[in-house]
Amino acid sequence: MAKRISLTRYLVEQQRVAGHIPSELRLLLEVVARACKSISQAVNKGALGGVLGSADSENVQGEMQKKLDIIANEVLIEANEWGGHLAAMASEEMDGIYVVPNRYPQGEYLLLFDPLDGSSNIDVNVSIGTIFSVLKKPEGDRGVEETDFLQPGSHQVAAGYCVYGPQTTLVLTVGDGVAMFTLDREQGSFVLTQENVRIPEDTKEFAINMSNMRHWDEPVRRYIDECLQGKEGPRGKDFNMRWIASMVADVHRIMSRGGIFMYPWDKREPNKPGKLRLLYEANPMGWLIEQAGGAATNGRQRILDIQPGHLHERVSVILGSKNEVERVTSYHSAL
Ligand code: AHM
Ligand code: MG
Repeated sequence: MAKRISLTRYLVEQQRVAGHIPSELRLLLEVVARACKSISQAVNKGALGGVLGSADSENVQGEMQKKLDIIANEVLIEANEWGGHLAAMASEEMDGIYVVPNRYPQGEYLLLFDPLDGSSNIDVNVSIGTIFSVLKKPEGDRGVEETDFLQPGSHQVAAGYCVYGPQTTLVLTVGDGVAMFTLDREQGSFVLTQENVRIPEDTKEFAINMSNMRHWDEPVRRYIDECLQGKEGPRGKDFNMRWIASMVADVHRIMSRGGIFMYPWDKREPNKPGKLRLLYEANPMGWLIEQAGGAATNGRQRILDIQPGHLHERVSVILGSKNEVERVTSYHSAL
């Protein structure tokens, strides 16, 4: 029988052999994985668990919250606050940062997450997920502050997502490539199912919400228009389109077989740089994609080089197969 490598064993070996993971970070990642298991259980119960539907509340960004958005947020906070590995957390679903209460020891890491990405898909039984990013708290004796979270994505020490689909899959990087783990529900553990994930540099598949086409900027319009022309157009090949409307699921498809994902700036709200959030969506996904050989930009610069100005900052996102991302980015600079 093939050797099964659990997430715990994988992390211990990364710590021991490769020296990539300090023990505190290993603990943090195991706790996040455990929280994802709980969220996966709740998602699976669906209507039977009374978890579907709206929570009748809005988050700081004015978006309606679903019951599962709030449940997933609470699961992540409760799982992570007591272990001594974290100083504070930030979430798409909370206005400000959550500082680890005084009754628990404070660690040196900061955890950021979108507890349940793809909220519009919760009630219709389509894949959704959790996205997370880990930073180190800047050195110093003072207490943790919101500005400590405003670090470029290149400072991340770990990032990952867990997709709750036909399978529950955890995808992780600590800066040494990307590994995928599948949840074995009978054993209750994540098992390594793919190491050294690589995204093909070329693709014939794009993901974008086409209903926004009339609002796009010229470079994105040009790129998609060329794809749509297929074999007869300048690209000389036919393209396929997929749009799940859960970033986590669209990115997972790209991790699995390549492709390009875009949620660009558009004219509907010209003052907003984009829809997706820099700190807990674009940065972790951008780093994972780069670690798998892909690229991630906002059309003008590498996502991971952006200096965040505030916690819930939004950004235009173009990520996936390297050559396609570079092409869209070059169309922006050609303007
Ligand atoms: P959420 O974090 O509130 O779920 O919003 C982010 C989601 C992404 O997962 C997805 O790519 C996008 O919003 C879909 O947006 P749209 O409904 O405009 O297509
Ligand atoms: Mg999201």
